[in-house]
Amino acid sequence: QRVVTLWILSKSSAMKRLLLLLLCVSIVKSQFDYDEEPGVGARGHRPLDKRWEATPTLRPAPPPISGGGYRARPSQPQASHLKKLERKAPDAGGCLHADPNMGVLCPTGCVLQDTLVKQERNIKTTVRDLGNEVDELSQSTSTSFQYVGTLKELWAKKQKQTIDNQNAVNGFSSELEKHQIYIQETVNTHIPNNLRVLRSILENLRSKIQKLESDVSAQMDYCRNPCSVSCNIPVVSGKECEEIIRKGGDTSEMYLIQPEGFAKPYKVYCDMKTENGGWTVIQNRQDGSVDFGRKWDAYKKGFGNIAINEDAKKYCGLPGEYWLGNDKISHFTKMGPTELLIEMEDWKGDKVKAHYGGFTVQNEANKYQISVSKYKGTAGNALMDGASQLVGENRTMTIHNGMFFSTYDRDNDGWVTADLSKQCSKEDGGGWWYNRCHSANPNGRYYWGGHYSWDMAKHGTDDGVVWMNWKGSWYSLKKMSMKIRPFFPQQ
Ligand SMILES: [Ca+2]
Repeated sequence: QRVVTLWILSKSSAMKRLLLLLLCVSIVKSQFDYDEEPGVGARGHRPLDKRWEATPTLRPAPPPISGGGYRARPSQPQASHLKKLERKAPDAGGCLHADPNMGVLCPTGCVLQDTLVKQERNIKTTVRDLGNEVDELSQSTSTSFQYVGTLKELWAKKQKQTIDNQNAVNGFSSELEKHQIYIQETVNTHIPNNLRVLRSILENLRSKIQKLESDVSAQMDYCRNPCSVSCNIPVVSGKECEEIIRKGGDTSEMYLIQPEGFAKPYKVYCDMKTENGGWTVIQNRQDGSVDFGRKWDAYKKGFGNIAINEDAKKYCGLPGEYWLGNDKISHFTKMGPTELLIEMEDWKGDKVKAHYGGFTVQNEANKYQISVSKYKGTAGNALMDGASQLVGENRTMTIHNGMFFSTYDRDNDGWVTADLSKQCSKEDGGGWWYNRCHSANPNGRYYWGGHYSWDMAKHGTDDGVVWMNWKGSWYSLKKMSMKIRPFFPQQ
C-alpha cells in the first residue's frame, strides 16, 4: 500500500513538495519532543541551551544537625319532484254529434239536436265571453308571471347573496376556529411548560440567592471580629508542639510556643493526631485564601492565618493557610535533629505523603539553605531525586536538596543565565528552594479544581501547588501541608 501511495505522490510535483514538508515537520517535532517544546510543554525544569550554558553542578546539602533531642515517647343529495300528466279515456256512449262531420245522429236526437243548437249559441256566447275573460285573465296572468319572474329573480339574487354571505361567514368562522385552536393549544401546552421552566429557574435562583445571602451574613459575622477570633489559647505551652504533647496537650489546635533561644513566643498550629502527633505546622495550603506570591521579608517573618475557629468551639481547632517564617523554621531545625512530614491531597480526596527523617534550614546569612534526608513515603522523593518524569540533567536540575531560598525579589535559584529576568520564583509563583526550577512547588499559585494548563498560568509555567512525582506538572493540589518535629527514636 505504501508503494502505491508513493507512486501516486510521485505523479504530482506539488504532492512531492507536500511530502517533503511533512517530513521536515515531523523531524522538527521529534526534536522538540526530545528537548521540550518551549512555552506549551514548560515544566518544572528549564532545559539547558548548550551553546551558551554550562551544565550546572549540584550544590552540596549541608550536613544534618546532630545531638540533643528527645527520647522515645510513650439525572345528501336533493330529489326533483316532476309529476307525470294523466290522460283520461273518452266516454263510451250511444249518442252521436249534431254536426255531420262528427258522426251519425241517434234516432231520438232531433229534439236533442235543436236544444243542443240553441244551447250551442248560448254556449258560443258564453265561450266567447269566457274567451275574453280568459284573454283578460291570461293577460293579467302574464303580468303576474312577469311579476313572479321578477320576484323569482330577486329571490334568486337574494339567495345567492345569502349563500355568498354564508360562505364568507363560514370561511371567516373556520379561520377564527383555526386561530382559536392555535391559541388554545398555545395556552394549554406551551405557556404552562414555559411557566414551569421559568418557575424552576426562579426557584433555583432564589435558593442560590438565599445561600449566597447566608454565606454573606456568615462572613459578615466572622469579619465583625476578625482577629479577636475567640480562640482560647491553651495554658499548656512549650518550646514546640512535641514538648506540649508530652505535657498533656493532646488536641490539635493553636498553641503559643517559645523555642529555646528564640526572642519572642509565637502562635503556631500543632497537629497532635497525625502519626502520633507533636507536629509543628510550618506551611499549610487548603483553600487558596492566602496569597503566597510574597517578598523575601514576608517569607522571613511568616504570613497567613495560623488557625481558625471550629464551629461552636471556643478554641481554634482548624489550621489556617500560612507560612511560619524562615527565621522560625531555621531556628527550630537547629535546636536538634528535625524530621519533616509533607502531606498532600488531590481534588478527589486521595492522599499521599513524603516523610524526611532529616530536615535542616540554614539561617538568613546562608540564604536559608535546605537539607533533607532519609526519605520514605508514597508521594515520591521530589526534594532529593527531582521530577520522576524527567531524565539526566533535566531531572537533576529539579532537585531541591541543598538549594537556597528564593523569592521574586531575591533570586538565589539554580537557574544561572545572562538574562536576569529569568527567575524561578517570578515564574513559578511562590517563595521556595528553587533550583532550575522545581519538581515540587508547595507555595505555588492555588488553582481551584486541580487540572490547569500553561495558558492559564501567568508565565506559561507550571506555577500551581505542584508535586510532580505524584500528579505531574499540570495538576494543582487541593491540600498541602508541611510539619516538623524533633527527631527521636520511635518505640
Ligand atoms: Ca536565577
